[in-house]
Amino acid sequence: MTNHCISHIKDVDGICSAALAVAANGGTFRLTDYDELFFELDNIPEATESLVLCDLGTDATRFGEFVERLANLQKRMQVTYIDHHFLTEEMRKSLQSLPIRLVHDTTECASMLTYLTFRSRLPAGAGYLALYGAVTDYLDASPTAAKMMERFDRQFVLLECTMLSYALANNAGEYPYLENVVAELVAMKKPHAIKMVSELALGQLVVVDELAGLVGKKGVQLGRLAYMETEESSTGNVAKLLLGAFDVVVGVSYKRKDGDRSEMSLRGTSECRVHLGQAISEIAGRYGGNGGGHQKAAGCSIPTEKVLPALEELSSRV
Ligand SMILES: [Mn+2]
Repeated sequence: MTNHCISHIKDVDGICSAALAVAANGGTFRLTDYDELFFELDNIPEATESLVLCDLGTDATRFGEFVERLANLQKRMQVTYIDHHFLTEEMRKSLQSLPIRLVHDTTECASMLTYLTFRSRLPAGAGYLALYGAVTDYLDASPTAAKMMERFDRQFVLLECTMLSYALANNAGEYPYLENVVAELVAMKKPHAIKMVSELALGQLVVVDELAGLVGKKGVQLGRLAYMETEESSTGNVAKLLLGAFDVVVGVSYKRKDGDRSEMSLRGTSECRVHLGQAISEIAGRYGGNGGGHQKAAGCSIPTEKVLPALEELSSRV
């Protein structure tokens, strides 16, 4: 069976999901973001007989097109779709109506779901990858992850996955490096033993420490929300730092990308009154963008000129 995996490029959970899928099934993989997801689905290697799609969802505006693509793909290959992003009941039903293997659970991270799906074919040590994703996606309190963690040295897991997360943030998504990281994780190497991970992680600690001082000066408060434009690759870190600097319930950072689009990261506290992933998916969709995510952590890509109108709208809801 010729396998191909498409997984989320953005974080430890996506990277570890890809590594788990390849460790279990072999074959090729591509890492991508929401913007390029359809491109990747349209450019799967010709010989592929089995596709595993991990940690990537679409917002409501593009969902129909997404389902259509999966429906066409399953005529040529087996399709396994593993994800934990929010789905409405209607969206879930339309995915369930396809002859694909759907593994969807919002209470676990994608790495844990990928681990559980392919468990019987995975080597010893694969559990680490599931836990790396769980910790960095804030889903290590789930019953499965919590139980699993009891059999690991918790601090070892926390240190390894935090190093990996910081290294990825510092690396700014440089593709050949990420490909190498996945290949090393497939071989069950620990992050500390992967080339440049410790150096990049230490560098990122310095960056985040400096950023903490900067966000208070550069950030702007908009009601219960604070935002800031940044050049940093780690937009999630900036969003999180804004929460503390302004004592608000939602922090948003955005970064201009090529063309006229911006990439936005959102982080919320438990006092935020909306599901950030659902809210930004809906708002960004109306402004010609797309995105989604979780209750307290979400992201989107949106035309740069629509950033402020979208933030004003979000601010009135949170
Ligand atoms: Mn995830």
